[in-house]
Amino acid sequence: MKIISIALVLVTLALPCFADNAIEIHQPWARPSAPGAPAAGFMLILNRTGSADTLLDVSGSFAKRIELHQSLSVDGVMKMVHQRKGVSIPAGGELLLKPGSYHLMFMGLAQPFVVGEAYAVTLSFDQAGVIEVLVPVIAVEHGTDMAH
Ligand SMILES: [Cu+2]
Repeated sequence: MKIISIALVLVTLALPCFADNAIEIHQPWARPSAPGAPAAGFMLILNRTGSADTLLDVSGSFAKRIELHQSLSVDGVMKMVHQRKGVSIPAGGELLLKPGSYHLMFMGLAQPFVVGEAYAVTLSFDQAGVIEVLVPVIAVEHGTDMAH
């Protein structure tokens, strides 16, 4: 499992994600997770096309459910809001998924996320269709661990 994961990471790194007039996914990553807990994933999505697009749905065989969340501070309390209608990305714009903001929530994991592994995630866009991205699990220091 681990060897296969590393091989997939290398293949992904060897393929530049540049393409004109397309949706580009950059620097996908996820945090390690505790047993039974959900994991959070992050990435930068660039819309290099001339029209707005919407990230509608996210799926992966390793999780029962993957939701697109936005962390918001409501009266000083961090809350996660499920983006049920997806999140739109303006023409020529970007959507940054990062801690404390938009993120993918991986729920019902088959097994906890461990550093060094990588998981194939399928992103479904309204215009661009389906884009597969490999999300590596990366160690994060203490102190940056905001309420995803
Ligand atoms: Cu969340």
